[in-house]
Amino acid sequence: MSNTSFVSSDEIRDRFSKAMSAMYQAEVPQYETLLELVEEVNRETLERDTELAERLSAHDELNRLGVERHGAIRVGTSEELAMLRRLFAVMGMHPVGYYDLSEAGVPVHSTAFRPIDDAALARNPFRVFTSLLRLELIENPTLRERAASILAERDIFTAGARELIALGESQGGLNDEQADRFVAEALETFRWHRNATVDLATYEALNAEHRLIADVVCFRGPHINHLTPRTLNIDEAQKRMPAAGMNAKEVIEGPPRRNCPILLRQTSFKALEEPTQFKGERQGTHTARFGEIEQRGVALTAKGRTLYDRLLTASREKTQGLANDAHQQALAEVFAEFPDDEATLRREELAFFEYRLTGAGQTADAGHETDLEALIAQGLVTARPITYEDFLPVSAAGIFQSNLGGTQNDAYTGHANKGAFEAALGAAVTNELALYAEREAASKARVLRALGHTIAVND
Ligand code: OOG
Ligand code: NI
Repeated sequence: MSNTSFVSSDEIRDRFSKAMSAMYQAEVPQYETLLELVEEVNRETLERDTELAERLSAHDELNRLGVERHGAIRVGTSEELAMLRRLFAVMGMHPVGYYDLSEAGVPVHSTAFRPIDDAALARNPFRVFTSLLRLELIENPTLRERAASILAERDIFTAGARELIALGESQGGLNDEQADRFVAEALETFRWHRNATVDLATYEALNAEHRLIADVVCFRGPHINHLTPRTLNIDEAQKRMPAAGMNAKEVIEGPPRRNCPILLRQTSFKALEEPTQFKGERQGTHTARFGEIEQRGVALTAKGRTLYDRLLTASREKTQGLANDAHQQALAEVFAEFPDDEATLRREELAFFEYRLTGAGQTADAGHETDLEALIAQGLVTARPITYEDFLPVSAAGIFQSNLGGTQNDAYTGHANKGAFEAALGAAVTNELALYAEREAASKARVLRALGHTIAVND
């Protein structure tokens, strides 16, 4: 078979993310309401702010706005995680970043499977935050072994999904018909099953250790637990959630509202109680699935991230227990220290930017000037913020906890183990900061080369 008959991994990801969204809307009708709300807020924001609309369009961000979403799942074993890595690779999604949630009292560690290069991100940036349960952190040996043996019994992948993953790997791609079958088979892994694989007593014992353990262990598969559209105004979306019938999370996670948005802000409607059938004909409920909204800003450098983490920590005491408006107010006061204009973010190397020639730059003679700030001042070069494509562990912990009824177990903290995670995954995770830095450096080199400079910058 020739390569030309393969559909691109971007196309498969696009089909899959749409199929996943349709499935989740059917399973969780409130998610459909959330999508409508976000669509309405985005439309109104773009109508009111034509400058923003033009900028997003020029930056190739408008097209992806409507398909923008991430999801999250939690798996129980290293075999499940390693197979998911292969499944996501078919769709051009690769493990980026390591997140230690034990720090926040949640017994998992995680990565995000996501597209990496610019064209793939622009086409459809669908990502899946994927957590691996850490049974080794459960202290009770009987419970730990019980959980492990329940997990050993299940196969979260269909035979068809396994075959098509192997076929994709051996052929180096999938054709149109195979891609459609792959999407349908892969989707089965993420479907909700209202029949638990255990009896109510087992569920309750695992639930008492940690609600997340019950969620991972007691079902046939790692049901998608939320999907997240991207909004252009999360404050407005948060405000409108109650009127749309949603039980909104108390506060927005992440940085405060700013002129130059940084990183990621998130909120959600809380997980719904769903009827569940346990073995032995017992009825009960399980609370796992919710809907989330995100607003993305510029990616920060290590220096910017250190400042973000310091200010977030400093804000903790001041924001504790406050309702959203007061919380945002207190957060904004602490974050006043974080520069909020693009030029300063760039000059102080707090955030990542992509450099391009302006129209004038394409014809001008820049002489010997190699300083990008000087070239920007001369109107020959522009810099645009690089969107943050990843997650934030403190925010993720806040999302986990708002849906787990605040269960936290300090005994889990201080157990980051990236090595063990990568061993389970069967691959190294890519460092997200290195990806942004490469993108910035490549854009600088391109600009200088186009201006006739032969020396590439390497910072
Ligand atoms: C994942 C929570 C993390 C986010 O957006 O930070 C997450 C989970 O609850 O499984 O999705
Ligand atoms: Ni999320």
